[in-house]
Amino acid sequence: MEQKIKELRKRAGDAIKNSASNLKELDEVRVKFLGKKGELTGLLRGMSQLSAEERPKIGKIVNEARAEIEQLIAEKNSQLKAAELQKKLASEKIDVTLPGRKVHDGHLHPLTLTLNRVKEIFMSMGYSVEEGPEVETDYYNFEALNLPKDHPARDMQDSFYITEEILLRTQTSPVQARTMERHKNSEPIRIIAPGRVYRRDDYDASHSPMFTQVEGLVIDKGISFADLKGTLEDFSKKIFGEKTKIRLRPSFFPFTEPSAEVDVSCVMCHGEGCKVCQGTGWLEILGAGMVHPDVLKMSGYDPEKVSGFAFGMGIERIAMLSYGLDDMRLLYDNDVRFLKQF
Ligand code: 2NM
Repeated sequence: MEQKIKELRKRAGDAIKNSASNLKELDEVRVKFLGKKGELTGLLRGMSQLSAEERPKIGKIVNEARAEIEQLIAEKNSQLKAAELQKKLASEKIDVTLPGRKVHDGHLHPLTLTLNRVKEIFMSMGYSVEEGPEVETDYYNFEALNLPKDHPARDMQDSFYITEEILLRTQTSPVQARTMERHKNSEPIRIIAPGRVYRRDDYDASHSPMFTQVEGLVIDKGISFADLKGTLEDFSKKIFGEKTKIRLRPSFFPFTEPSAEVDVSCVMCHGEGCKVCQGTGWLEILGAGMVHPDVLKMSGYDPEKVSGFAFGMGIERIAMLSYGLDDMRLLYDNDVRFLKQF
């Protein structure tokens, strides 16, 4: 019996020392020798066959063996734990000498840059900026602008209707109509209305069902077509360069009379004729005219006392000409390779 215990002690010692290379294996060794069905427990059970005088002696040796094995396991346990901690620390080490990750500055979108420039130019001429809802009533979007329900000019653009009476605005003119209404009694007005507008349209290199518009409105005593032409010429020179010329062609809008399409000399070839202006030397960028007397009347102004001019332009087109873009979709795709050039 004594011999067996000695031998077991040695095997347990070897197993702890050599074959337990991690905490899990060490626990397996503990169960093998000290567990309920373990070898040492087995030996203790065998003690019932011993004589009365041998029993305490062997009992003592078994207990000593148990204490020693427990001690060895505890030591190995702390060794393994320390090693594992060391390994974890090594694998999670932070190299503080590595260079930091670069933080890239954001910047404004080319469309926003263009819109800001247009706003700046008109603000420098004394205009203030007015905004209004993108979801409009049929009244402000059409009727207040001299487009009654059966007016054929409503067919020029298909609209996004929400109900019979509510739609996404097709131009920012409802902002002008609202402003005129607020300023009743012939107070002078000098505003621009920038914002998104919506028309049922294809989506291709030069069309989008949503685009950005800036419209302008000036009302005062004695405002003439010459004031309109001078203003647009001044604006065109400021946005496209001092050499820019403008040309007005007669046109029709229901809310202005007379009306004109406004061309600027080509920003690429300066009038020589090129691909961008399709050989004409001119680019169409604006619509404009003298505010129709009925529009003034409807919003509370007396056309006998005051007159006004109005104009409208698409900011995408101005941005495309300013930056030499040949596809409007570049402005909406949000491709970082494109955007980071601005
Ligand atoms: C354009 C062209 C011509 C315009 C007219 C008005 C208002 F409200 F005064 F009647 N706002 N904007 C106007 C005139 C807009 O866009 C091509």
